[in-house]
Amino acid sequence: MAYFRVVSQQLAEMQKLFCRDDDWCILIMADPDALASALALKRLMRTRVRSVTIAHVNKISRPDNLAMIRHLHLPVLRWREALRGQAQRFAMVDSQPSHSPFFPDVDYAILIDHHPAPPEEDGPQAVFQDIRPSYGSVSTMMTEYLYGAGLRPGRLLATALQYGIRTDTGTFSRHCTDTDLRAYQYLARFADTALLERILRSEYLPQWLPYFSRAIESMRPCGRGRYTWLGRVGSADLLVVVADFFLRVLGLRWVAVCGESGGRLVAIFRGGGERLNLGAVAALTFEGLGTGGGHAAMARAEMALKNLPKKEEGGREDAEAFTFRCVHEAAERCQSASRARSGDVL
Ligand SMILES: [Mn+2]
Repeated sequence: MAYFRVVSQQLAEMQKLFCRDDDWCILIMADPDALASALALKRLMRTRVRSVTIAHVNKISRPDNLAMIRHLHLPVLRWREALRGQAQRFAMVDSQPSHSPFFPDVDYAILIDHHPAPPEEDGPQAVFQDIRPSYGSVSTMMTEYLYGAGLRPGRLLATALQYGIRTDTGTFSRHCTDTDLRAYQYLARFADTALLERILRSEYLPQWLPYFSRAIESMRPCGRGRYTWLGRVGSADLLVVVADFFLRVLGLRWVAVCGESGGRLVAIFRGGGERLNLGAVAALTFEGLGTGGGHAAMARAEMALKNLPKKEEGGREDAEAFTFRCVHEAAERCQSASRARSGDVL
């Protein structure tokens, strides 16, 4: 039995499109799977066409994507109209033209994807297309193509493809098949484990570090959990990043990482446990003034700063003191409700 699905027919159809006089542009919405797949397609084309450019239409800001580009020396450009005239042929991997208004309106020669295909009556989106929604990642499909073409992936390409498979399958915890796992194992022969580890651990941008020190300095007990205040942050996502970090600390039952962003007070909850449902805490936090909810172990509450209660002597309450009080009271209410349910005697 062959190691992978036999792709010789598809490969031959695809290779028919390669011509030594053509410059190609591979378009992607950059994420690990798309970046790795584009690199693999470039490898398939390399000796058969004049040039290959990989262009992404989205801004790349996630640290793991930036780490992948840096450590694997991925040659990518941001798409701009000027690139249109520099290529005669266009390809797309891990997306379809309808997925983003930022994809240029060009004739695609190759389309390889694992997202659901549009209805058949809409017609093909490319001269050659291979759309397989059953696959966990396009990186798996590209590994099959490389194998079918008799090309051993180099160290950087193999590492990129492994990272693509890991990311899209949540390290094989969701939507994955035996083929995804087999491709991953096959790539392990060529990949660089230390490099992969380096990329996997690139979770933070250097400009985020001051928020971590603010979080650690401002941390204080809040019932059985901890509360931290980061003040004004550019994006509420930063509160999430910091809150996720504290999940790694043994013995912190739960943490609320709070701050102001875009004119709103935001509280991010992480941790929880059998006795305390953080979704319920978040729902009570800004009760009547904002919104809140989530799961038992991760939740979020927000309210507009303009809803801060007025003080008797005029002006508004201090945002930080108010947020602490709201979180503390909500947690105490949930804690005592759970004690009552479990029959604890106070
Ligand atoms: Mn994908």
